[in-house]
Amino acid sequence: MNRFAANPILTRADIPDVPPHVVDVTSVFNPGAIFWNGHYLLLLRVQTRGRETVLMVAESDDGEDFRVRPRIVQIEGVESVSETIYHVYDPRLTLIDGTIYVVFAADVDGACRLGIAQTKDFDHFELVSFSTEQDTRNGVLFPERFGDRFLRLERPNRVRLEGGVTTGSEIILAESADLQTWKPVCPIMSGRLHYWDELIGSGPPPIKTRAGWLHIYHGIATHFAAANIYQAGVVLLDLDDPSRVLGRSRNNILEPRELYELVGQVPNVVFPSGAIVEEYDEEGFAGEDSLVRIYYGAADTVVGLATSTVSELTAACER
Ligand code: BMA
Repeated sequence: MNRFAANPILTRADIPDVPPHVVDVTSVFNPGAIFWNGHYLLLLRVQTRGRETVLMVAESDDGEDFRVRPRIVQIEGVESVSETIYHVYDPRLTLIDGTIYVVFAADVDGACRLGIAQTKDFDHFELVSFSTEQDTRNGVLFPERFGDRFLRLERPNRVRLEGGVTTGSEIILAESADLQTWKPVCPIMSGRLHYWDELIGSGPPPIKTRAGWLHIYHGIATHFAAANIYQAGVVLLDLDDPSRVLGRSRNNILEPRELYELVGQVPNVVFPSGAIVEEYDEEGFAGEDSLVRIYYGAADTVVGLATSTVSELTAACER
């Protein structure tokens, strides 16, 4: 991936105050991204100095220069959830049949849940579902139905890191007929102990290409004494049966190197969460030479942009 020269594209200085609580915020990171109605849109994870998390919208005409709307996103219906939600974070955006779906993580007592919200105008968001059965994170929806099923990738939390954070080393496929009730189908990939991606989780939603579903994910190397190193990699899944991995990058494709990735609230983190493909063909496949913009959180403090092309990402997936 090539970093945008003017990175980071968003910092705390770009977040307008929304009194009384969202004032002089601490950080902005891990955005969902989508190209919609001629605009590049980001759904930002903004953290206040109370260490509370809110979601805010940023928009741009060129994918590089973003203005942040001075409003906090409210998800209508979230108050009906039976569990106490402490944080709503790391939203991933997928457009299906004219509706934008937001899959978000929500911290509740002792666990993390996946919720889905929907919007048709990026102004009003309403809750579609909230899965209270599993402790899971990093949920991403495929941008189309498979027969009568919706599919999503998710990452069950099973590993407890020093410091109490729960994480995981397996990405699984889950299915649903109605986006409400989700059923695990099977694991699709695991972390590789001793290498760059010992723990893993999905990044942005999968990209449909002629070669398969391109899926950017994050991997964490835990075997360095001082810090967990969050990097990005890519995997290629079979078009018809996305539980089949066709290829996977041996090396990471983006790792913390710049100061804003190495230093911050959580050091040594690049966390890809949004992807926008520049060109699709008439049949809905990403163009082979198309530019891919990846939006990522850096050090849990700022937002970075890095680019590649569909063919470069595909080539990185060793068969
Ligand atoms: C993960 C998630 C991300 C975060 C990352 C690095 O477990 O909580 O939201 O960016 O850790 O702290």
